Amino acid sequence: MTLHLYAHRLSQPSRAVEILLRELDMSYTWHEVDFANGETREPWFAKDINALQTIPALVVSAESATDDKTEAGIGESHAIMRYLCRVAPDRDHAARWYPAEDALSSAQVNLWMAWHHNNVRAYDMFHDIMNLHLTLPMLKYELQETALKPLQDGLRGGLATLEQHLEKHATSEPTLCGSAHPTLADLTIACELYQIVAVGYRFTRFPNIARWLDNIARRPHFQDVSQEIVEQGRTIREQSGGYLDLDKAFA
Ligand SMILES: N[C@@H](CCC(=O)N[C@@H](CS)C(=O)NCC(=O)O)C(=O)O
Repeated sequence: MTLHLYAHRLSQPSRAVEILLRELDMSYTWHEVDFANGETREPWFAKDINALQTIPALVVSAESATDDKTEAGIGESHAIMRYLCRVAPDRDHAARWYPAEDALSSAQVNLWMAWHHNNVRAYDMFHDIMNLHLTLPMLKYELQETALKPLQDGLRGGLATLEQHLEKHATSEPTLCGSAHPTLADLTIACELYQIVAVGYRFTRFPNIARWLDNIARRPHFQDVSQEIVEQGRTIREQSGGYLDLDKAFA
């Protein structure tokens, strides 16, 4: 089986999938897709890679003609990650990330993954910050009010829920499902929040989130795959002048 990952390192769900591939020690061929310039909407991508026209997408090629399917494409990061945990050669390690055989434990992971889309990803502000960064200085203050503030306000509710939940598992290495090892739920939400930390947000008012995020972001594969977003965040901070007031938004 050969795995082809279509992704970009400035895309949160792409990073979550790539980090998992590395954590599970699965080799893959990397294909960078210029999603910011509309490449996912080009016919070759929509037809042959992912009809949903988003990254990440995983194309799985069977190695031998005796395999059931010769080629299959999977879209949606959560579906890809659960698939990887089902086919990873190291079964014990994969079960730590996603305990597929344990109905109750996997339900907990599913719960937080489902929650992630409506309560964290829905308020993703990294791309708005990129837009703001690229726009005329005179529009920056106005756009911050109309584009960024509503997302910050929306995310605050999700952060409060997470903080309260993590308080219950307040160990030195907290995880969302209370396990000793992080799961797909931790990975997917941490990738989302880490990219706004990269650009300057601080979770001072949410100390359990800050500790949990530090803990998962410290993993070597997380660090390697996140390098580009960290550099992009630093560039924005250095060039933003005084207009971005991010460190106080969640302080
Ligand atoms: N729910 C999807 C979200 C995927 C997504 O929004 N991908 C963005 C990049 S971060 C994308 O491909 N955007 C291209 C477009 O909308 O044209 C997942 O988890 O995979």
